[in-house]
Amino acid sequence: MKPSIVLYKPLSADLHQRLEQHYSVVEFDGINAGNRDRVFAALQQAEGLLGSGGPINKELLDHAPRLRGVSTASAGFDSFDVAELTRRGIPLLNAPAALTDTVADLVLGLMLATARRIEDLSTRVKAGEWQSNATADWFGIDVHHKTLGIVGMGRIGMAVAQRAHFGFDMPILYNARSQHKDAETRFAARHCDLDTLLQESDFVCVILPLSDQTFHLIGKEQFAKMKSTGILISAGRGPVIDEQALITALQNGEIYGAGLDVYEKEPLAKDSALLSLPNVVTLPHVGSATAQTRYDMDAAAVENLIAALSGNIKDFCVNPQVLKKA
Ligand code: 8YV
Repeated sequence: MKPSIVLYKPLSADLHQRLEQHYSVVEFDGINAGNRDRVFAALQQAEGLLGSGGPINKELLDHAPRLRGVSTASAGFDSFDVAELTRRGIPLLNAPAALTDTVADLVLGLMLATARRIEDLSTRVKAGEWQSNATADWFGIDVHHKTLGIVGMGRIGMAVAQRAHFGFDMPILYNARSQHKDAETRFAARHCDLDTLLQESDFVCVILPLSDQTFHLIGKEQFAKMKSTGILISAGRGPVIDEQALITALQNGEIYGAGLDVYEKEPLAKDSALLSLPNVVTLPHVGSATAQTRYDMDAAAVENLIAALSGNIKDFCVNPQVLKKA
């Protein structure tokens, strides 16, 4: 008999088939109040769990006594109780490699859209406001040759640095827990503390995962340190930015604008002040949302689950401590 797994995200037919070669698949469209009890019942037999994000918490894990591997089709794992998974010796695997370039492309898009007011001006043209040559009130600010500060020099940070360095000739500062020799050699990036980065950068690009250490890392004090012509880009996890402090900084002209893909609460509330600020570009958490990349993320998650359940994990284990124990 094939081992049972619970799948809680839709997959393309070929990937579904790949799973079915190995497992008996019990499928759900997400986990929600409506199907919770049925998911919990299916988990009683499940050896594997595959979906995108969580919450995968203690309550759910209590219903999954046979679980041996969890795989998420996402880079982020902030909605998983990693400590609880680790305590139970269950490996969690994520899929960060598949989305790096796609997210980095969008970060550059947000920089351009905010600095050159692409959405704002396009909306004005569509509203029939274009009567004569653009005058100063429609001017934006340059991207090329401006200083880019990257907070969090992981895979995506590196891909953003590459684009900014080679494509836009931007000097690059970065703040990360440790020095990144590769970024320094390839993109002439300079490691600095967060205050220096905030003070010297024209673009402050925050691409950090969410953790107790990164929650509200960028707030009132940090916005006060940024240039009044500075632009904040946020494309990692929303709660890394104190959103109320961001709104205040934008309303008071403490910074020039913000290009956002992620928010403290998603979907963004319809009455959020961010929606009425002209110098804010608001995308609906679509950093990785191209058909190809979402497929690649799913494919990586499928292979990761197969690797986990066959005791063959090579990479992408979020809690590798459990492997040493085995
Ligand atoms: C998507 C992301 O939100 O991978 C992540 O951590 O934030 C995004 O790529 C997610 O994968 C939704 O399917």
